[in-house]
Amino acid sequence: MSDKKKLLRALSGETLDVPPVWLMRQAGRYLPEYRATRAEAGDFLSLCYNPDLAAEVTLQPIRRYGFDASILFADILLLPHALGADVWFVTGEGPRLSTITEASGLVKLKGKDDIHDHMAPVYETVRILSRELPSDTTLIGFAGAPWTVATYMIAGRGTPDQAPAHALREGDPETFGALINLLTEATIEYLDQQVQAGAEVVKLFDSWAGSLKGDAFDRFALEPVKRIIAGLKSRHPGLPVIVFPREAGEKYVGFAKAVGADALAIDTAVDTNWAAEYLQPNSCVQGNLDPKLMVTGGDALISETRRIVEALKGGPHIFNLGHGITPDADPENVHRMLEAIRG
Ligand code: 1CP
Repeated sequence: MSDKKKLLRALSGETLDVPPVWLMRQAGRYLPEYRATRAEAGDFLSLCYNPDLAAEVTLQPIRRYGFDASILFADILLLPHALGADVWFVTGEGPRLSTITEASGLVKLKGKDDIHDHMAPVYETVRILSRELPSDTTLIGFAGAPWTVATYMIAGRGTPDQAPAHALREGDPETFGALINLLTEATIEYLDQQVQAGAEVVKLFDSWAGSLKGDAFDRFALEPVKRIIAGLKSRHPGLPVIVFPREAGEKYVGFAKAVGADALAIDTAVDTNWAAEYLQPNSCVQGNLDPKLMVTGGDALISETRRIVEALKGGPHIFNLGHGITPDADPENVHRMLEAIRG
């Protein structure tokens, strides 16, 4: 038996009898202990920028469930904040940001190397976690992919169809391209510091990748992620990277190889037998239980969990959800899922 951590083994291409498991948004409102710490911190951003409390909420799901990986508690919108955008969260509604609609909005932003004072508490959270996590738990750092982060910076909020970002992309390609470029370069610096502070793996979340089609997908979902990974791996050879071009559909095929990633996270819509045939030969696959089953539970939770493990057991697999666990999930269902995976 190797003494290497299970998540790292799967990421290096090993097929394991029992897949390592963690959940997107595993530190979150479905846990009473999270809600208590969040109340102590005040608002969401104050929690993100308080290293002791951010480390505490990161550790809570590890204590409760013993997941194989822990993901830094932060948010993809901290990077726009560090670059000088206004960012705030409206309770019950979601994030709000100052908007970028033309070149003048871009020149007000800081440079890629000017984010570190702002991000110092996040790096401190990573240092605390790398000291305090159990020795078999892998610490994942993360950032948003440039396209997804840009959609929030352009619209000033979450949007169902990312229309403002598509409008800027088509109407003012120069400003749009400069924003993607700045985010690409700043993300390399940000993740480099997370790794220096102790993150063992990094994940890039491209939640809105699926709204880019054809050539636009290649230019703005694939290329920037490829540049980020190349930048990071030149500084940290062997650093494992997980990518999540959510709802990429047939564009998932070949994506991990094209960007140089070690694992491809798949959303709920992807058929696992198809993933085993077309995606797993190229990289480790992460996913993809429907988060709704964490709410409804029952026999369907157990049978779906077992079905996914079975479908992906012929290659490297990290068990996860197809998207984040929701606030209405039943914490007991997480135990039931783990029992179905680990026996
Ligand atoms: O009320 C609360 O406590 C805030 C809810 C919350 C949480 C727990 C937000 C607001 N962000 C987070 C943490 C978070 N966000 C993590 C921490 C680690 C973990 O997984 O446990 C991560 C990795 C993210 C990533 C993130 N933030 C994404 C990418 C993944 C995804 O879910 O698609 C996105 C799009 C965001 C933006 C964001 N932050 C928060 C919300 C509600 C949103 C989505 C807003 C929208 O699009 O309308």
